[in-house]
Amino acid sequence: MNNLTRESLPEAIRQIVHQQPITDMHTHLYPPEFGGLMLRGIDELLTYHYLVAEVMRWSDMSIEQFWMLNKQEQAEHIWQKLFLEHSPVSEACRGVLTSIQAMGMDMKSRDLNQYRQFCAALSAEEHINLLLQRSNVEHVVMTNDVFSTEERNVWLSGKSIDSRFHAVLRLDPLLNDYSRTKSLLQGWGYQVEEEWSEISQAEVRRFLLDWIDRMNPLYVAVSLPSTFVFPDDSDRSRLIADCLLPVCRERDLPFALMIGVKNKVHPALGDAGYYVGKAETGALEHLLMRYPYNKFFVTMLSRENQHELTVLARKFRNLMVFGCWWFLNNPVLIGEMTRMRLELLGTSVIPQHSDARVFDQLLYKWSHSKQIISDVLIEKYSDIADTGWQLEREEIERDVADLLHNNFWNFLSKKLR
Ligand code: HDL
Ligand code: ZN
Repeated sequence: MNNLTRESLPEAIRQIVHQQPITDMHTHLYPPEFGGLMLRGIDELLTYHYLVAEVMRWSDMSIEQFWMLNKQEQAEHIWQKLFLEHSPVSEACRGVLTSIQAMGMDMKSRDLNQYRQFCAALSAEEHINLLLQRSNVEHVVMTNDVFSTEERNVWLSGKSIDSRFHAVLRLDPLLNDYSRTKSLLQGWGYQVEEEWSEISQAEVRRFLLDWIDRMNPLYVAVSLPSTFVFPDDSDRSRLIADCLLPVCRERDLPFALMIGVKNKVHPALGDAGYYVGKAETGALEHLLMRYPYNKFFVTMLSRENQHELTVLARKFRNLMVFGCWWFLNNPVLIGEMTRMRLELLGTSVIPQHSDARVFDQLLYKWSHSKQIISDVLIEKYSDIADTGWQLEREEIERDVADLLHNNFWNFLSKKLR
């Protein structure tokens, strides 16, 4: 055993966290086999929807005019307004700078063309390999929307997929817009009827099982509004109770619920137009209590829900809390949430996911989060060292491996019956 002194602790923890490979359990990244869905490079980084929301606060252009620009022009407008005319101190702006720096580029020039040339000189495969290696991300978990024609066609083509990438069956259109999705299912040969009959239920289950067989997903996921209730007299509740939960249980797949979105409060902004709402955790309590043999990954979008969610995980071992999602993925909130989770749950939590859409974002999302996770761990290990508890390097390595990958994989294989 390798004892750590109080003095050597901070440096040792930073090193351990830095060296630990990551399983990124929720991203919107794709390998090159998915063609145009795979995003990389400076223009994609700059037109990330987080920055579209920010640029509109300074821009004298309307959002409609902004969307008329081509990608490069949009990137230039964002660079001009958010980086040159004002200092890029927001987390999303800082992220672009961290990513540029981590690729070893000279920050002094502030010349977008230099960054463009750097990315263009790399093939997609070379670029991805470099980014995965520099960010130390070993496994990338995707978000696979089988209702998107582009994505569906890739799966139907039967292409084999880079083994570092893992599928997730994402079902927002099914659960949040069933009245419209029904006709898609019918068009694909599933005999769902107008009413919620035995036949409709069996056909939705057949649809789910077909896609599970085709994609081999690690889990099934949905993003839900802050008004989510369960059970109630809705298509969504019927689908969850009669199809989703039985299929997930049969195939031993966790169901991931991402709760707290307020649908486009400003639709013209596109992906940047969503807002956040505090949800009731009653629906979750019901699911956890009533379905003890189903496993649930849960993240919530509202800061106000974090304490309840963390306490709920003390009650139910079939709940794994994960990530600091979207508007919570900012240093001040990551610090607060990680501290609270460790204080209430020890290391039985998945502290972060990247939600990256552009490959280069892995560099900043993970380096910023690892820095905060390290700070919190230093504080927590120092506190127990103060009691006279002997800290062993191997034990800290074990804990950090739990946080950054093992808790995810162990939860997938956890047997509840
Ligand atoms: O629903 C989700 O998975 C969200 O993460 C959204 O896609 C959102 O647009 C996002 O990228 N947030 O980080
Ligand atoms: Zn996401």
